[in-house]
Amino acid sequence: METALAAEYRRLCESPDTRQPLAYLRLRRAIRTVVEHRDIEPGQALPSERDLSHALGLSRVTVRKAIAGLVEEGLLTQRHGAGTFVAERIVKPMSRLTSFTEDLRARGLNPRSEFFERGIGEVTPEEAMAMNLSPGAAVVRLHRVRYAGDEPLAIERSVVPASVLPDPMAVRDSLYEALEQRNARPRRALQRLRAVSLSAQHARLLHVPTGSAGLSIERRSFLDDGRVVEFTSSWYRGDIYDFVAELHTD
Ligand code: 16G
Repeated sequence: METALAAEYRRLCESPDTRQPLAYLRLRRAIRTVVEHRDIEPGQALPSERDLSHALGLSRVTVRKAIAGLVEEGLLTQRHGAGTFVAERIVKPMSRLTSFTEDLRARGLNPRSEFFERGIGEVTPEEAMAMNLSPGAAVVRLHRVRYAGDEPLAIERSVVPASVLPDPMAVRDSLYEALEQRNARPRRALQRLRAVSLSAQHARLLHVPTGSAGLSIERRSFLDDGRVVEFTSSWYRGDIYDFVAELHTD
């Protein structure tokens, strides 16, 4: 039995914090915490459903429900007959509007960025069309390589209206954190994905051979009132990321 997991689960049960009254949500939170703390590493197996239910005094249904949610989120993967593992590739659920920083932290990784550009400029005609801005409007521009520790994972170019975020230096590690501080975290986004072969320049920044598979992603995010808050072009490494969407018939 994974003792760190059992200890974390018990801690949550005993904590006066009653925000998580349901056992399956508590277990989900405990699993997330041990993965974040790397008590169970990517690629390692979780204890079996039977062992977990026995050790924690929970029903198999509860354990299954907790795990199913984390499989859907991409934190865990299940291999038929082999069990449940902490995902090795970074699985990015496409149904939730999360940031790079949040995605990595949720996997116990250390997100950081190297900035090539972090300043104010004038919107280009193409950006003005995409963002519904008037010609000449001021925008914040960010050009970053995004890392997990020392490993480069993605390149991103973001444009944000200066009316929403006047100071580019307010973006330290996370754009979404800076937006959140200004009460301007995006609520909805449109995203387009395209398979690409990484150019020599992008491949060099991402430490992969020229022509490696990549995903070119464009995201336009909106505030509740419909204003566009970001227009970001990203190039993600195809050898590390899985983009996963849940589909319904209706
Ligand atoms: C993600 C988003 C990007 C957003 C960034 C904010 C995709 C494909 N792109 O990388 O649009 O600007 O997160 O991350 O998911 P940050 O808050 O860590 O700067």
